[in-house]
Amino acid sequence: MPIYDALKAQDPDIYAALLGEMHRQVDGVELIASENYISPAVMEIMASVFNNKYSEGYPGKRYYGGQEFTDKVETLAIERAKILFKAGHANVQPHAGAPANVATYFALLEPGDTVMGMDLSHGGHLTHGHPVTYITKIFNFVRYKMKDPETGEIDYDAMRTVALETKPKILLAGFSAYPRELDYTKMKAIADEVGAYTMADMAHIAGMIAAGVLKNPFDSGFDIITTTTHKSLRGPRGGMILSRDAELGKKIDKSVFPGFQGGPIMQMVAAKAVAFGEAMKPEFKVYAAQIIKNSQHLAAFLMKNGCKLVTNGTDNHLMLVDCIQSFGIPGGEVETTLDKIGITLNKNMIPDDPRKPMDPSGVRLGTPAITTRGMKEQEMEILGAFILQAIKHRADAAKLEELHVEVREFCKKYPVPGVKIS
Ligand code: DSN
Repeated sequence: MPIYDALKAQDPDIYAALLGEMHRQVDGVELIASENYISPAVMEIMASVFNNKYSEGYPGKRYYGGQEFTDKVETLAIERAKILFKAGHANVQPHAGAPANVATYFALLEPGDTVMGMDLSHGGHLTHGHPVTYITKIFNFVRYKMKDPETGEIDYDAMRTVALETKPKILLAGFSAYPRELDYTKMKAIADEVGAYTMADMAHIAGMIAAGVLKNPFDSGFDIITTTTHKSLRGPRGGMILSRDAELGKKIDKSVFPGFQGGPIMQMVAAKAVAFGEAMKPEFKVYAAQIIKNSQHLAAFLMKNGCKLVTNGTDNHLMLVDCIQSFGIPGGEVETTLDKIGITLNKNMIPDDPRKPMDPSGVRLGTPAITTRGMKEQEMEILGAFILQAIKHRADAAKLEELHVEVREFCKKYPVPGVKIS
């Protein structure tokens, strides 16, 4: 674990905040579907001298000297990413998922072109064309939805009809709050019919795709996959764009740099390489499979105990609980109640939510982080019981405090990698 002596001596305020956050992570349960814990090796390289280097350009074609080692780590990150995801080309420089998506739009589209993506309240992401984002001033976004939120099946007929009418240049698969698998082959066929590129934003499920426990959109002939590297993939905070072939990859490279970003954040590129190396190991496959087993077990436990889940279950790492139907209270109240006992999740819209985004009807839960801590099916039942108890006794401060103590005690058995507080 890193030694923070210099920080402690120099900046006690930030050191105190760091210590507080370490305690929060170790003593509490992380159910935010997009969060995870990196390994000590990833953490070490993130806090390294690669931070000090400017490296505009790509390996072998940089604008500044001194690139012997930056070239080495970026090349390794690229080669490992290509193997992990069966990609023809990888750009590992995007600073995060949103810039990866925007750089992809600029690589493939002209202003005014149309992108077809999943509706936000049905699980899509802001960068898939929500009106609050600036990209909607430049590109036109149309939506598809689920046919039936009881099953989660996408309305592929409606998708095709709208695609034929609006002629999107990109058909975008991917989500941040959708618990089912997509039919990439069907989407590819619709895209081919209208001459659209196929793009998958697999930020949430990249770890499971790398491990081969969820479908890889490239197997259905997709053109581009974008992702973050810090969610189920368990790497450093950052983004990546994978292309089916080198020709598309050239457009992506030009768009990321110099089109959209400046110097890469080289300590994060190096950390991506380390995390990809970890994801290539057999134990990562076991981990990714367990994420889904845990998610399905937790979903079944909650449903058995009266909770209403959007799509009535899950195929991946996340689930959405309709809190109005389940408990008669909005998602925000569930979020704040669980915060009080050390369980963290986030309020979330449910399909066609009648409530507002800051006060939605649901919550989203996910299992990548707790699976990293070694929790399995039996722990899902313990966690599910904590959640239900807390909501039942939400007006009883003493009972919530009692549960908080129990959660802290429970957490002691599941260490967070690389974090030990003496
Ligand atoms: N903030 C991420 C999530 O929680 O899904 C997406 O950007």
